[in-house]
Amino acid sequence: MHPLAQRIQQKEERALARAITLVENNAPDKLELLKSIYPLQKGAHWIGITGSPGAGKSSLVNRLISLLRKKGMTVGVVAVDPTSPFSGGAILGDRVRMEQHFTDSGVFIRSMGTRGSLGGLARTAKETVRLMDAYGFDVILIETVGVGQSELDIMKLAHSTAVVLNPGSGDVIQVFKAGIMEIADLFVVNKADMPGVPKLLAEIEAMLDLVKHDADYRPPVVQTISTENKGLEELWTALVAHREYLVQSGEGKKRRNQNLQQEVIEVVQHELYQQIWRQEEERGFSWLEPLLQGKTDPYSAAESIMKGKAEAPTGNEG
Ligand SMILES: Nc1nc2c(ncn2[C@@H]2O[C@H](COP(=O)(O)OP(=O)(O)OP(=O)(O)O)[C@@H](O)[C@H]2O)c(=O)[nH]1
Ligand SMILES: [Mg+2]
Repeated sequence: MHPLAQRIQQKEERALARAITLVENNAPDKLELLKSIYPLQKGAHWIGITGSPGAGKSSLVNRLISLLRKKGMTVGVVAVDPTSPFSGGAILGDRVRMEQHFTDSGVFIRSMGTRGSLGGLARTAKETVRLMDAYGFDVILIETVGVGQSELDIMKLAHSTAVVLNPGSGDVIQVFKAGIMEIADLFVVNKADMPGVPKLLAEIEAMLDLVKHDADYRPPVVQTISTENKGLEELWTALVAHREYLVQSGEGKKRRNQNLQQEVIEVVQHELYQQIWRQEEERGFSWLEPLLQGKTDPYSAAESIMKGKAEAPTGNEG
């Protein structure tokens, strides 16, 4: 067993922090750590909170943490911002917004941006969630900014994904276009103290009629005012109900199968990618010069690399 895994099992918070850094930095012993960690996972509820910049995700996460702590649960938070160059808990907004929880040992908050995510942000986020699950948090919240295509992968890793919308924002069209509908398990109308709530609710329902009219699950819509701590209990109830639905309907199992299948292929893809880079670096990119001189084409060059790779273990590479 990886020494950090052992320390995580003993609930050493510093070991968890170090393990996340190790994963972010793509350290050589990363796979060893993840292998040790996998069977230690305890089955936390992984909840995604997503939406446009400024929709109130961090405020909601902050309130949700307080609510869950009152219920006696522990909470891990991964705040992913694909637009931020920062990582390691340095995202200022989150620091400010969740400050009160930073000293609570039942809460662990980690922010990550594009820096230090060599394996891809979605993958690093997922591995971080697995580490937190192994540590033993009851609930893991994953905050992702944006409702664009690139964030979809991050959102897919949650069991339950809440999409946060604001009245008067025109978000619904965005959600519809970006394919967020498929991964939305519930909608949160936050800033419900602002004008335009009935219009937004009507737009969401119209969209659901269109997209989910024959689905066996229709995502519920919850209204919140996170600044006034309103609607949080309803949000939690809806999240718990969704998890129950996942279990009862078999949908959870179906998703799990799909996700695991994809995860394994992604790990292989990443490892091979790195292996090939290293190999070609060592070989000095021998195909580049012929390619520049027009003596070969990129496809033949790629083919020769793939063949070379396959032959490498027998020792007859050129
Ligand atoms: N009026 C009102 N303002 C809110 C509400 N919830 C959040 N806000 C405000 O909206 C702003 C953005 O809130 P955040 O929680 O930082 O939003 P976010 O979605 O995490 O933002 P990013 O992480 O930057 O994308 C802050 O100024 C909040 O005080 C609400 O329910 N009503
Ligand atoms: Mg935020």
